[in-house]
Parts: sequence; C-alpha cells; structure tokens
Amino acid sequence: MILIKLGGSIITNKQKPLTPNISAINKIAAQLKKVREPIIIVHGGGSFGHYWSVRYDMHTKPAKYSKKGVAVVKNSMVELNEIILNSFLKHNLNPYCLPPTDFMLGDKPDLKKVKEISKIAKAGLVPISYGDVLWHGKNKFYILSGDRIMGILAKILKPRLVIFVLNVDGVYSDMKTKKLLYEIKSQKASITKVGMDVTGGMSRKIMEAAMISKSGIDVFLVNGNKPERIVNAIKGKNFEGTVFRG
Ligand code: IP8
Repeated sequence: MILIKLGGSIITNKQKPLTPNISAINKIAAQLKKVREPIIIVHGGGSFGHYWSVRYDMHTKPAKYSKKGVAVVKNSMVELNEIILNSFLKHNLNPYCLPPTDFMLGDKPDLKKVKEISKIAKAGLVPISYGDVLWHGKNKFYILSGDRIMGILAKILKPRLVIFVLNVDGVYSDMKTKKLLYEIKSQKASITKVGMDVTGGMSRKIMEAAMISKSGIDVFLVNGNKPERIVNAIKGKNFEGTVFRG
C-alpha cells in the first residue's frame, strides 16, 4: 500500500485565494491510474483552507476560534476535497471521501477506524482524506494538517512507501543554489524556515517525513508538476526528488 500526500501548493494556486490547480490535479490522477497497488491519499489546504485559516487567525493549537472561521475553513476544505474527488472519479480511480472526522476523536486517531481505511484501499477504492479544522472538545477547535495525518496513518498502517507531492523538486541543500538533496539518511536535515504557513509549511513536511522514515519506511518528496516521478518512485525506477531512506 502506498500513502500519498498531495500538497496544497500543487493542487491549488497558493497566490490566488480559492483557486484549484485543475490541470495539475488531473495530470496527477492520470498518472496514479498506472499504479497497481492500493493507494491512500491525503491532501492539503493550499489557497482554500490556509487562506481562510489565516483570515480567521486559526492554528494547530486547540483554542476557542471564531465559530464563523471554523465553519468557513471546513466548508472550503469540503469544496477542495470535492474537486479532487471529481477528478479522481473522472479518471476511474474510485475515490472514497474520507474526512478526518471519520477516524479522529479530538486529537487522537481511532485505531479501529484507521485500520478500516487500509481495508477500503485494498478493496479497490482510493480513500481521500485532507487537512481540516477539527473539534477538540471543551469549545475548542484546532487545525489538523494533512502532514500530521500522514504521520498518523503511516504509523498505524505501515504502508510500503510514503510520498509527499510538492511543487518543488524535493529538499534543497540551500535556497540560494537550489541544489537538490537526493537522499537524506540521517534524520538530522537542518531546516531553514522557508515558506511557513499556518501548519508549518516545508519544515513541518521534512519533520514528518524524517519521523516516518525512522520507522523503516522510505519517504519520497517529489515534484507534482512532473507527476510521472510519482509513478517512477512507486515502481522503483530512477527518479528525480528526495528520498528519506527508511
Ligand atoms: O495543507 C491544512 O492542511 P495542510 C488544512 O496539509 C487547513 O497543512 C484547514 C488549513
């Protein structure tokens, strides 16, 4: 089984509020059709969820956020999720809408429900979850990032490999030279805080990728503008990107 995160930066146009990147979504879906293994998808918020989270000052920390904000952020994520579902449906990938409320209780995963997700994937559907705003209890809500969901699902489901699809080639050694790091063995990737958003942007992703790889799973970071690289990573072919060796 393969666990794939479609980053908000690739499925939306982050510069333009509430704008999906339909062509990138369709191209990724078309490539995924070539994969012969069960797949689970998680997607980010991009110019949907992140746009509204910033507007309403909402974060990953549980707090009593604006109720209007909670409603608006959640609605925007449902809207983005539907766009992805429709594209996957069009490409005969049999998507299965999976809001994180289906397997999270407060900030804890429901083990039994998480385990059912892999059964759904193995039955031939593609569960599609997403970063969202969740009820925490005691009048508090919090933003659960798609990257965090990746960590949670990877830990419980132990997929064969994990892929983060980005709009850059992978992890650069530094932002000036843009020299790509092909393989990160030690989990000590030094991180400069570039491109931060409400859930931590690239540094959060690197942290999550490093953590997942520590449990023995290979984690790939690939450019979704070249979606054939996703399939190459899955099929063990030469590919351009960064791998955190598990
Ligand atoms: O894009 C965050 O998910 P991410 C989703 O994976 C919201 O960080 C609601 C901002």
